[in-house]
Amino acid sequence: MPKYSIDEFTPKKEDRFTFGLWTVGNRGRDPFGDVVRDAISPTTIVKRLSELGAYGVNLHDNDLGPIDATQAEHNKILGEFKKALNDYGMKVPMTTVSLFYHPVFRDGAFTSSDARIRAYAIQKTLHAIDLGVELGSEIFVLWGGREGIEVDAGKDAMEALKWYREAVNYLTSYVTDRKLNMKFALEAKPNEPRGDIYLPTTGHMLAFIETLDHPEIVGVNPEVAHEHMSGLNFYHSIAQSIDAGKLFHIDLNDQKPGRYDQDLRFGSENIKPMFFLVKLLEESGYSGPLHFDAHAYRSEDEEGVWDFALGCMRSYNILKSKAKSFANDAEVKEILAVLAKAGGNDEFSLDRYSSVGATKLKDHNFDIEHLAKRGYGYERLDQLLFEHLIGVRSGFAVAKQMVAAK
Ligand code: GLT
Ligand code: MN
Ligand code: MN
Repeated sequence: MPKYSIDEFTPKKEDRFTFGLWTVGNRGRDPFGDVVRDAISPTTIVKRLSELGAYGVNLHDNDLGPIDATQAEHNKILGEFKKALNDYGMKVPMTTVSLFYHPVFRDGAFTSSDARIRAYAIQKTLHAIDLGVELGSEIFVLWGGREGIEVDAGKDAMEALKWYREAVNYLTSYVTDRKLNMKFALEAKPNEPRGDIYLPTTGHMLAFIETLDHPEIVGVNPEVAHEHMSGLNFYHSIAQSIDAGKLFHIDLNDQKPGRYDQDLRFGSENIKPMFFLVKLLEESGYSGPLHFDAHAYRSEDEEGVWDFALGCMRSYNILKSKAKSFANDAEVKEILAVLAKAGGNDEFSLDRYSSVGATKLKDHNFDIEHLAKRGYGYERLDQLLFEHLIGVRSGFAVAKQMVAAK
């Protein structure tokens, strides 16, 4: 008996939904308690996610097999994985590297105080890039979870940034030198597992990218939970990333305010912020993968993991449909039209400077007392949004009201 009947929210391959092997494969270990679920093999993950309607899976270099696997073991695991991808029509759009799990990275990878560890981190990443190329990935995520400090006394932040830059430059040079079809997406996080992580927000990443040798192949991979941990508006971070032409990938999940990195099911907590996120992704024409970097609650068994995965995808599609019905609501349109009218800048051509225009602007007499008195209608607009999201004002209800009003 299927959990949900097939409906308009049922995920499909063309929705481009992806999950990390580490997300549905999360076994529920936390700093206070051990694993609660058995490991699920990568081939089972590929099969089950494909059946649920996902487009692909993403992975770290060590998600497929142990870090100390022999070449023969590695080849065997990789062969089985590739067969499953082929059998179930699944892609691997993104590959990444674990520079945080092994104890060797306890003081950082690219920013370790030890030059041998910095070199090992780059070596490990070069191999992971090769693996990604082999699997057809075109995006390589760099999440510097250990690139930070607990005490600043031990490391000069200027020096650490220089090492960080050198490492990314090394990797982008490798990709351009070998003519590999791979772009990098840098993922920010303010803290956890380190006390403070360098380049803590997407905004920091965007500024850092402009200082690199090959900025054209480096973008960002913002994660909902990470920006929310910094107390930021994720929708705004995504708008700035798109504006900069740097939204190469996205990590969708959810997060309660002021807590550790929870990686909750997409849409489970912040419905309104996630509505604006989905609306923006859809309306901007973002065409990259929609990746869920989240995991099931520790309370769940394996069945709960698949409920979690389906829930992430359905919630995205539900918000997508809400974005459409909100945009098509006649009352909403009316309020937005009034705002747009006053928002047009035709009179002063503010979009382009000219000397004549500046003189005209300087001489103009603004009636600021009058302007200060106007209301903006946001209360009504936001209430309409709430009613859409809560389901009492669906497209159907709106149509009925319009008929009644005639
Ligand atoms: C890790 C982290 C994520 C990163 C992944 C990529 S791994 O689970 O919490 O935010 O995106 O390395
Ligand atoms: Mn992430
Ligand atoms: Mn996270």
